[in-house]
Amino acid sequence: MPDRPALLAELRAALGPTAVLDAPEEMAPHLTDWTGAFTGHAFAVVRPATTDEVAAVVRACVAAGVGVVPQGGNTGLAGGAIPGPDGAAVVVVLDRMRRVREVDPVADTITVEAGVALQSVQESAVEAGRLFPLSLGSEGSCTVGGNVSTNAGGTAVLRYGMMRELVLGLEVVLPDGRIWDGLRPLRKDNTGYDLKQLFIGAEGTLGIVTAAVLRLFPATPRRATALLALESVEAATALLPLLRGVAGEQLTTWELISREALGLVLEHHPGARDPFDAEHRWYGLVELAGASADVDVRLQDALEAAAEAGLLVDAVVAGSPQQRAALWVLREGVSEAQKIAGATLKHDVTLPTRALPDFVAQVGPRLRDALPGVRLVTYGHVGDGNLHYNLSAPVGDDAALRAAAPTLTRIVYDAVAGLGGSISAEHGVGVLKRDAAASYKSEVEVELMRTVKRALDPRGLMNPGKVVP
Ligand code: FAD
Ligand code: 2HG
Ligand code: ZN
Repeated sequence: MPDRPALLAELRAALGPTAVLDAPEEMAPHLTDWTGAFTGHAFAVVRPATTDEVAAVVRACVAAGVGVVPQGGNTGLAGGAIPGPDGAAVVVVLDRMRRVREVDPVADTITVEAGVALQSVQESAVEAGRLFPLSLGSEGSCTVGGNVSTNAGGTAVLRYGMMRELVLGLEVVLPDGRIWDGLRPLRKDNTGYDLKQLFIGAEGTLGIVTAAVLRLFPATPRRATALLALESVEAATALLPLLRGVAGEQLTTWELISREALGLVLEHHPGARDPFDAEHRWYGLVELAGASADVDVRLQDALEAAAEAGLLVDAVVAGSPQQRAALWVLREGVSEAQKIAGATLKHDVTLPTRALPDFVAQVGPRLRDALPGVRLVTYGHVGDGNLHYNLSAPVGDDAALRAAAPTLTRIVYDAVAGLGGSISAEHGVGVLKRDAAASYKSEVEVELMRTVKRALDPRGLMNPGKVVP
């Protein structure tokens, strides 16, 4: 067993006494995840303020043979930022590393520390007259380090791509405590392996991201937003090429919401209102963004084309920023509403977009057979082929969902695999999907991942037990 008092003393000497938390009530917020499904134990929770301090923490932990669990805003949905049950790890929270180091208008980049909240990056970009396009419901509290490490997606991926496409350079503390300075703002760099890509989406298993150079884009102050009532998922997928054809690069968001999902928001989100007079089976949230009022014209053109093609049942166009925000609540409010509505089983799946209707048609009846009364809370980033195919317990019967969870998840994942999809689109693997992800990959793929992990972290101390089985 590691010598706990000695390690705590070393950490306090390196970071100062107030940056090392070991009282249960101080550590508690860092030991349970946003969903409440994962709770762990830790030696200590530490809050380094600089890259050198992060490196000192890692060196001390490695010397003591203690695991290191990086944590940003703790909004992750796969249990990746929570330590295991054995208490043999130190949680490293990056929340004191909040400096915007540089905005470079020529390179069109922003360099930020890992603990900066996503919303602060967006605001800094706006101050510089630019846009940082990553957009998530959790943007007020999630951090750049978490976004990089989960390769976060969100509601503007259709136009700008995931975090992987928005990062130009990284600074990382490696599992042996060395610092890799890859903070280059270069668009082109063909000097061998693209190392930064290894750390993006690694969920803290290969090192601790301490800073990143991110790409900026032209500002898009004009937004045209509409909620469409749709007959089917087929209509949503058929509308994608149509919207793209009419709106071109202005098409930023194309999201799907089932009636079940919308109903939960209407029930649990104070102030949420159904903008239609009648109920519809499916809804699509479309947003165009640009620099001029042209976006409104293009949205109208797109809606007319959709109606002519027989793909639209009804539509509501936001006429003001307040109306726009009210439509967005109906989409962004689903996670919170579902959390209130009872036990939840999340499936963050991705499929070839044209297979989404088949998937939904196949899987729903199988799940209802397996658990009568299960609520299918289907929504997500249909423009990216990414569904949050979430389930809620039959009303008042959380135990039934928990008991049936392995069967239900197997039904969903088998169908995803059969249709050529992936069981994690954007939330990552963490512990939640660690074993399942490996079981749907080829042996070669799993072994390659193990090889990378062993090469960088031979002692397996960097976020132990996550991602790689
Ligand atoms: P954490 O939860 O703290 O950590 C996530 C993972 O990254 C863990 O494995 C952790 O160990 C690792 N990590 C964190 N910081 C570092 C670091 N500096 N270095 C190395 N590893 C690190 N996700 C999406 O992709 N799209 C969405 O649309 C979306 N919407 C959401 C809406 C809500 C309401 C909520 C609660 C979550 C949502 N998420 C979404 C999930 C989550 O917000 C993202 O995964 C986010 O990127 C996590 O950032 P974080 O700072 O909270 O990371
Ligand atoms: C979203 O798109 C997020 O709203 C959260 O990825 C999904 O809570 C979820 O399952
Ligand atoms: Zn999502």
